[in-house]
Amino acid sequence: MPDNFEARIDTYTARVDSALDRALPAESVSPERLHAAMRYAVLTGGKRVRPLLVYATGECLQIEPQLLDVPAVAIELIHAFSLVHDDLPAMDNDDLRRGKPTVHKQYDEATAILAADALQPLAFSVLANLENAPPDAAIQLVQLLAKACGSIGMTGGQSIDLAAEGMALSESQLEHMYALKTGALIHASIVSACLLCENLASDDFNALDDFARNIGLAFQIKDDILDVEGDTEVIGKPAGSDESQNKATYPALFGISASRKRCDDLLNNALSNLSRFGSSAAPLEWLARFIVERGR
Ligand code: GRG
Repeated sequence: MPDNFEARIDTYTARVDSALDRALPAESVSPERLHAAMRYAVLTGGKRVRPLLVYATGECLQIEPQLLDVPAVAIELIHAFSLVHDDLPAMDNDDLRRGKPTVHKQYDEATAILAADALQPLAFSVLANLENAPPDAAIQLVQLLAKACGSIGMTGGQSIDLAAEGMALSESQLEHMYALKTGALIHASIVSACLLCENLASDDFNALDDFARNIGLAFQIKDDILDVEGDTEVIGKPAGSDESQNKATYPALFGISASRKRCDDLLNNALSNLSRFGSSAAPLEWLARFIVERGR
């Protein structure tokens, strides 16, 4: 294996793609159209940042990749589910995702809703089938993911986001919404690997927990910056859609240079947690920098 994480990314993305392929029902299985839409939602592109965070945390804690496939797949299924819902006419009403038509454009709205509905229980089923893991790890992963995508996680954040359109939120209100909408699933990616590590010292857990919270917030602020500055071709979704929808975002409320500074501060806060792990945290450092510096 090459000894730097960047060189292993293709191996890890191929690994999670093939595990996702195996977890998803084949298109030939009835109901064929639903299964085709589920596969389209999951397997058509995506950076796989959340699975990469799972594997990178696993490298930091010396956990076997076979064990990490389970949370990596489950978290990516939940992420894909949330993107399908996020794009629906009742939510952000987007036609383009990952450079391709959104699921409701490629199929139809009812099929998109059902495909997302079916991806969520599939994620929990994958977690429930965890084998060769520490005692109670499966149930802890189910609880972690349930909280991260529920009403005090991603769904709650989306609800606050929709209600906040056109409103002047304070920085702490905005960051609370971001921590739920986007941060919760990023945080769960890192914590899921911690749950698979037997005898993890509480100080080490707290450091990774703080790393995860900082990088989760930075991820959404960077997403906002790319929506303002990015190119539709590169970001794979229409640039400028936040502004046209009057979304409460960091750049809209505080300006682009404050957004860049906040991202850099969050990156530095995140990285300050990694020194205790020495060189085994290099993959997490690489991913944190990628999250904040992509598109620069
Ligand atoms: C009921 C769990 C549930 C969800 C419905 C729609 C919704 C509630 C939540 C949406 C949450 C959401 C879409 C947040 C935005 C997060 C974000 C920045 C997504 C883009 O992630 P990338 O850049 O996408 O990792 P790729 O395409 O690379 O996978």
